[in-house]
Amino acid sequence: MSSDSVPTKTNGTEPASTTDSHPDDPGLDRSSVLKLGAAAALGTAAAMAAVARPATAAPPRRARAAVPVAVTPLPGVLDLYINEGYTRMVDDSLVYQRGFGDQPTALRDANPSLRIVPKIFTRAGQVVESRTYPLNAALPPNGTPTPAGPDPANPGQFFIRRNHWASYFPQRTIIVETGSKVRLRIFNRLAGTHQFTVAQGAHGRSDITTGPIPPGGEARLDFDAPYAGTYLYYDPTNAPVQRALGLFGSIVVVDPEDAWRVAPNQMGFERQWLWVTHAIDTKWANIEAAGGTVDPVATPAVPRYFLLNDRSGYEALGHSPNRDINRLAHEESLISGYPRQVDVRDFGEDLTLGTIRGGQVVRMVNAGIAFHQIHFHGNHLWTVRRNNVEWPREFGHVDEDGHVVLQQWEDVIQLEPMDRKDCIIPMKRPPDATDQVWYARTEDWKYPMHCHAEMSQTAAGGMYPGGLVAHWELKSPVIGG
Ligand SMILES: [Cu+2]
Repeated sequence: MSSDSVPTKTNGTEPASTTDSHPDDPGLDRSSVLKLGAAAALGTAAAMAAVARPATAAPPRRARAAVPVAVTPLPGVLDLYINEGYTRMVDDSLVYQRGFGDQPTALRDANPSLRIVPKIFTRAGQVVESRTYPLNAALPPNGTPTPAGPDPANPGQFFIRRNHWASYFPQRTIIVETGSKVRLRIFNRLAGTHQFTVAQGAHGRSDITTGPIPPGGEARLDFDAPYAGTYLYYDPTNAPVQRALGLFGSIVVVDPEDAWRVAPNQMGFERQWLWVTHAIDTKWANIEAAGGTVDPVATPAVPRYFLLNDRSGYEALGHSPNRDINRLAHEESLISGYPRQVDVRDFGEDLTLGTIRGGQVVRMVNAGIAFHQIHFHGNHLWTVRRNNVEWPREFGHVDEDGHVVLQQWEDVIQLEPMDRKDCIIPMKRPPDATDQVWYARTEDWKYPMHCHAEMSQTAAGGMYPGGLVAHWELKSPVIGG
């Protein structure tokens, strides 16, 4: 799916739309689909031809399922289709990618379904499609929570609203309420074997997986909601190749009765942001598109595109000519809020002045293959957890990789492949803003986020700043500022 395709269903109350059939869907019923799957698994071209659309009945070059077929959905079950297609990059080139999509689409589809519109598994046993969560919470305008009112003790600063604002989530997100059951059906529509795995998703922190799904096959996967936290789902086949080709997404597990908190007794937040990084190696993509298998040792990864929530460069920054892309960038990625006087190390301060201070949470996920150093100007971030393990407040240590394991202020957050880090951005008056400058402020202050892994700032081998970039905004107290 190209990044300029905009999810049309943003209403938090709409049911899952997996019943939508593809426009080319010839209307096969589920039993035909199962036959098709079985035939493809056996490589029986004749059986496939029997259900292929006449207009496109050219013999498949590989054992790809030739016809997009959506199955009848089951209540409370999310269907994921492993599809392939071509995705538009920030320099307008098309790159072969794979992904877990909402509906079956064919290789040459102009708008292949390679990532899902966010879905929510509720405690009530439903699958709800929604870009925002909590479902009934107010939507922050353009992604920015507006304040409850001025903070009289701190001119130019505000009280925030606690437990009020919904957060927007990017495509590929699955939100799981604690106490719910995750029910998935995964359809492998490709020529190779694939797998769906949730890294460290089981309560003992082991992986949850379908095991290999043969070409044309399907798998059921049911599991209890993981502990509250941030997870990655991905295809571990020939790691990291299939993940780098796009077979990944995020799972955010939330307690619905304490939905503005990362985990019990952990930090509360005004709203949260999910930042998923990804790097694309076009050489790898070309090898796999031609039916080959990447040997990551013989062909070491040399990523050419670097994405944040599936956008790069001026599109990630919301500065593109396309208003829809810009809106999505603001709602999903470009952290924004009004300044507040806060010490975010007091998780969930709620005793003084009846309220109402706190920062915003940034869940950072690296689904890609490059090491990133997520660097912020303006505010430091307080790093709280890595891979859902709380870092200690005192008596930290240095781990076997040389990293300091201790909650701390950081302006550069190391994010290794498969890493998930939960951090708080205080959204506070920058410490070096003098009174004279602060009180004269009449406009939003915008601060860059750029990855300190320098190659990641480019696209197509040199286009700068075409890669993993963003900014965050400290909104002005002046209306229209
Ligand atoms: Cu910098």
